[in-house]
Amino acid sequence: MTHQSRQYEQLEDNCHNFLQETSLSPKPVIAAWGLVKAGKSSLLNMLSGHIEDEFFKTGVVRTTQLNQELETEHYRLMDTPGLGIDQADSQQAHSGLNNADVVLFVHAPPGELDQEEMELLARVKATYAENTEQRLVLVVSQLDKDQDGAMELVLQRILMQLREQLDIEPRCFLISNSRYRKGIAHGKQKMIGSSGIPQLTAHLDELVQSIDGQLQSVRAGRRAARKTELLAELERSIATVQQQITYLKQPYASKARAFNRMMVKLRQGYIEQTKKITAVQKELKSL
Ligand SMILES: Nc1nc2c(ncn2[C@@H]2O[C@H](COP(=O)(O)OP(=O)(O)OP(=O)(O)O)[C@@H](O)[C@H]2O)c(=O)[nH]1
Ligand SMILES: [Mg+2]
Repeated sequence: MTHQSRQYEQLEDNCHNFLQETSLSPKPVIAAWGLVKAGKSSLLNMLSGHIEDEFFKTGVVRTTQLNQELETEHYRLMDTPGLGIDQADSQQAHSGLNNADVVLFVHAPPGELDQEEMELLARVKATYAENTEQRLVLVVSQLDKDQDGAMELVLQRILMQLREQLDIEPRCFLISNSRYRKGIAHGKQKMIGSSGIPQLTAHLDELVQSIDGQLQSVRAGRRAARKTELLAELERSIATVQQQITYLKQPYASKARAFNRMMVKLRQGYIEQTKKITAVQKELKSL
């Protein structure tokens, strides 16, 4: 399959998905989004109290391949596949973004956001427009691997990247899923507190309360924007296909014209030849 036909297929899928996204949850949808192995599923397990009996599957190899949802008291959590490796997985994750009211963008150190993550965050910004700073929550995981406060520096650099390259200042949280799990298992309040999970939970509770009233209007606005975007994409694709058809027809059209010219010439030649033969025939007969 060519790159272009893959693009058309993708656009067709996007349109079908858009038409099917009608029954959205009445509760705010919080989706975990980010690169493969960022710790998305682990985080959602912690946020939903699935400390030992994981609801969202986790693992050292690429684990989540389909969007998966779990409803809690105040919201609906959505796990999405890690982006950047498999195209079908990424497609799922993108449809997750389209249905999310809040995005938890999960980043795993070492290092700050890479180019691919910046592009994904630009996509989040395109989706949420003026609501981006409210709807996007950045989570840096694996705080337990911190050495000498290096993670705090990473966080500061990430905030600077977001300010300078995307002009946004979302809320950011440093968290550790494993520290939270250990803290719960051993009843250690200090450990729980320093995992960042209770702070993130409190922020999410507050956030979903504050957006409750605007849920439907923001969703409708986003849907209208996506519809316009899809229609423009469809128009562009149709124009490209039409251009290609004209281009492909070109050599056949000129070949057909050349063939016609040749036939006219042949016919003329034949008529003249026939005239000459008839004249010779006449001359012979008259002898
Ligand atoms: N040390 C440490 N390891 C973590 C933390 N969070 C997750 N992990 C580990 O990182 C690995 C990946 O975690 P997942 O939660 O499956 O990551 P994911 O982003 O859902 O991965 P995909 O679905 O495959 O994209 C697992 O082995 C987790 O145990 C954390 O805070 N600290
Ligand atoms: Mg996962």
